[in-house]
Amino acid sequence: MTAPKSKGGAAGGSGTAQFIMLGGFLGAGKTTAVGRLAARLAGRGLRVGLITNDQGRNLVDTAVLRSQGFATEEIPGGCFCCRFNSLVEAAHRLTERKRPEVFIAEPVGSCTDLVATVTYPLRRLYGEDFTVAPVSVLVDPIRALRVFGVERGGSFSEKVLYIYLKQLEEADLVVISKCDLLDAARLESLRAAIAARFPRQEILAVSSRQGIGLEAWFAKIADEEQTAGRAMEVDYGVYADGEALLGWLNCTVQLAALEAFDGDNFLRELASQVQKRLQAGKAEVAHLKMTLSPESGLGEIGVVNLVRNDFVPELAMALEQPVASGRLIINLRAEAAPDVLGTAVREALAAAAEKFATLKATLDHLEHFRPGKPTPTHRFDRVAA
Ligand SMILES: Nc1nc2c(ncn2[C@@H]2O[C@H](COP(=O)(O)OP(=O)(O)OP(=O)(O)O)[C@@H](O)[C@H]2O)c(=O)[nH]1
Ligand SMILES: [Mg+2]
Repeated sequence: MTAPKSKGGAAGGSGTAQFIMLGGFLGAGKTTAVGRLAARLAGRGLRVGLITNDQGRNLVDTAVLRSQGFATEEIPGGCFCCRFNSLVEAAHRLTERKRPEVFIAEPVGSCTDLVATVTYPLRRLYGEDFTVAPVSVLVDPIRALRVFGVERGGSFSEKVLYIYLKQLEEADLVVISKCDLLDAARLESLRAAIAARFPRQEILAVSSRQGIGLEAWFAKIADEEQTAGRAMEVDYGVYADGEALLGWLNCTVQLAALEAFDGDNFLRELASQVQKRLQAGKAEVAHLKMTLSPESGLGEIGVVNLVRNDFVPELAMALEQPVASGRLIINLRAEAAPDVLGTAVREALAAAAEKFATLKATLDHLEHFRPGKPTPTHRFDRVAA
C-alpha cells in the first residue's frame, strides 16, 4: 500500500486531502474497519481525521474510535446526505486541529444514495479540497447470505432490504467483511450470489479482526479514485419507508456501585437482557452496541455488540480492571417500534443491574424515534470524469 496522493488540508485548508467513505448496512463492521484503516495510515506517518454520523446523539462509534486515539468529529442528528454542510464543517474543524491528509467517514448504516448526495457534491463543490476514494460498501456475511437467499434465517422487511441492496448497487467495492466467520465454500456461495446480482462491482473479502485481505483493500482505496459514472436511481418513497421501519434508540446511563464490579460481565448481561426482550417481541436487531467508560482509568473502554437476534453478544473491547462507576452509552437499531426498544432497554437495565449487588443504574438521557424522510442537501446524478 502506498501513501494516498494527498497534500494536506481540506475545506478551507491548503491542498487536497483524501476523502474515504466506508459504508454498508447496520452492523456490517464499518467502525472496526475504520479503526484498522486509520491505524494503518497513521502507522505510515499520515495525519488522519475520522468523521462519524448518526440520526441521534451520543454515539458509540465516536467513543470507540476516540478510545483508539484518533481525532474524531461526529455529526449527530441526521445523515451525511441531509447534513452535507455539517460534514464539510466537521472536516474543517478537524483541519484546524490536525490538518488531516486523509479523512475517513462512516455514514449511518441505514443510508443509501451516498454517491449522488455526498461524494459527487464533494467533487463538484469542493474538488479543490478533496480527492474521493472508491466507495466501499461492507456486508456482514451471515446477514448477506440471508438477504441473497443463499441461507435461511432472520431478516428484514422488503423495504429495509431495498436500502440494503441499493447500498451495494452504488458501491465501487463490495467488501464482504468478517470473512473469518465463513468457510471457503460459504464464502464462495456468497461471492457468487453478489456477483450474479451486481456484476459491475468488484468484490473483496476481508476480516478486520484477523487482518485478512486488508492490505489489498486498503491499497485500492489509497491508490485509486472513485469512478465517475452516472449515479443510480433511487425511489425516495421506498427509501423513506424502509428507514422508518427501523426503530432507533440512543441513551446514556450513569453506573455507580459501592463495590467495584466486572464491567465486561455487566455489558454482556445487559446485552443478553435486551436481546431476550427483542427476541420475545420478534424485533429483528440490526445492531445493539454499547460502551462502558469507567470514571477512573486511562481512557480504556468496554464495548459489546450484537448484530443478529440469533447470535451472541460479543465483547469487542474488554476492560482489564473492575469498575466502581462509569458512563454507559447504548445505541440500538432494530426493526421495531421505538417504544418497544425503549421498554426493552429500561427493563433490561433494571434486570441487569439487579444481578450486580450494589450497582445503581441511572438513566440520564434517552431518545428513541424512527428516522425521518431523507432530504439531501444536494443531489448530483453525475460528475465529470
Ligand atoms: N468475526 C468478526 N467480527 C467482526 C469483524 N469486524 C467487525 N466485527 C464485529 O462486528 C460487530 C459490528 O462491528 P462494527 O464495526 O461496530 O459495525 P458497524 O458497521 O460500524 O455498525 P453500525 O455503525 O452500527 O452500522 C462487532 O461485534 C465487531 O466486533 C471481523 O472481521 N470478524
Ligand atoms: Mg459503526
